[in-house]
Amino acid sequence: MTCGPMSVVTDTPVAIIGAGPAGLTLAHLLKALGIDSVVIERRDRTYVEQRVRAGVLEHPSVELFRELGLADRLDADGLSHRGIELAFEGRRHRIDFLDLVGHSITVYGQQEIVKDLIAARLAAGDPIVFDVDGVSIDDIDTDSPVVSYTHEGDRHQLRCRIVAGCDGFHGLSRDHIDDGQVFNRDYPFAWLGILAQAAPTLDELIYANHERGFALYSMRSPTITRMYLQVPADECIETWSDDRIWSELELRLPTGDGFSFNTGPILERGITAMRSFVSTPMRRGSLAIAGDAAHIVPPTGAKGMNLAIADVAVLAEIIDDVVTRSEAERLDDYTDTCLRRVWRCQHFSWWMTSMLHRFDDDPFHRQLQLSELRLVTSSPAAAINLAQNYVGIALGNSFVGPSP
Ligand code: FAS
Ligand code: PHB
Repeated sequence: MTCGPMSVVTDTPVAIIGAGPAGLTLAHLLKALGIDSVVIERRDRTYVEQRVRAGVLEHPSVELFRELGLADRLDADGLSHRGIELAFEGRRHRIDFLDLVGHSITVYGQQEIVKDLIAARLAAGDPIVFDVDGVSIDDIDTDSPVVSYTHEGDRHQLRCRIVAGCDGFHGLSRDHIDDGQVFNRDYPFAWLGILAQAAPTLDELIYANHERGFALYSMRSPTITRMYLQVPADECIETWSDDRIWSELELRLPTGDGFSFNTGPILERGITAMRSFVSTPMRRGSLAIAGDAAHIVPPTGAKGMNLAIADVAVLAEIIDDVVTRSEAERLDDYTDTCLRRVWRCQHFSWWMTSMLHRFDDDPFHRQLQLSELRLVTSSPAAAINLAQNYVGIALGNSFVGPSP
């Protein structure tokens, strides 16, 4: 560890790298356990709070934020959806989660969650250091790892017991766990997503399988719609004019079955790559990684943000045992406990992606997809399977928790 002349040294039980859903939720969970932490983030607050990403919160995620007392705006502005629709062959089919499994989901933008978590943390006087640079992690194979960073020209060191790498897919933490195994699958397509100033015409999402490719009808509020189109993996957003986007949505969404949607100014647009990725182990020494730093799911199952939250729910309990009760061996449980849910969500996201996207021109493949869709929309058992996975399996449930 090199202490430069201008190094400012801070002792904290936990150094958290990244102020996304994983890092911020972990900070609040630790606070509730009476454990202090410092969160460092390389972007500025405005950027982090306006970044458009996920939009669906599972039931367990909403419950967790309620337990932490962080759900006032979520409960006030979030859109509670009791189900979704699957559309194929021009027809719409509802999957009623509340009837099937007794829970609903909540549509609430990821950036709204991030805003709420940042505001609550800063209001409590707890630290988030934005705009950091030159982050490095040292001594993770000891009980006193160090995270160094530069902020406003000064070099800082966080001397801690645990480093939580919540720095996303492109972060540096995962590279410190170099004796692992990587599982990766890239899909031959991507999602073109838009945010539009257009009032939603439905209070549920529509997932549409169409021979021209997948489409998703989602929303953010009573005035904002969020929609996605499957496009080739190497597609350029510039080739998509507003008119082309609206006419393609019109073709793929089930507008022939009593559904129509409003158009309006497109506020934000982007193309998101589709991949399934898992990096194991999720811990080395006193460094544990969580969320997109450890795994990526295609967004078709709406699991990305929820899996990040589930990881840190496990990690917070383990850190409590390590820091409060000096049970360092608990860190050995982290990876296996998380991976059960990670693979459940990987499977569900891959399954939804496989059932709903156009992979090729193979008519046999298409008939298999249609058969799967007919089963899911007519067999209660198959619908319950989808509903259970979509609304989210309770944190700690034996399906995805420690083996019974
Ligand atoms: P995040 O990436 O959210 O946060 C990591 C944070 O770490 C970032 O703020 C980053 O700036 C910071 N960081 C990185 N390196 C750092 C360093 N060296 N030092 C300090 N800070 C550092 N999921 C869905 O379910 N639906 C969607 O529609 C959807 N859309 C998505 C669109 C995009 C473009 C992306 C990338 C993801 C999308 N996801 C979606 C998945 C998304 O929701 C992620 O799963 C979720 O953001 C994961 O949260 P975190 O693990 O906290 O990582
Ligand atoms: C979204 O609203 O952004 C959204 C919803 C469901 C998904 C993916 C994205 O599966």
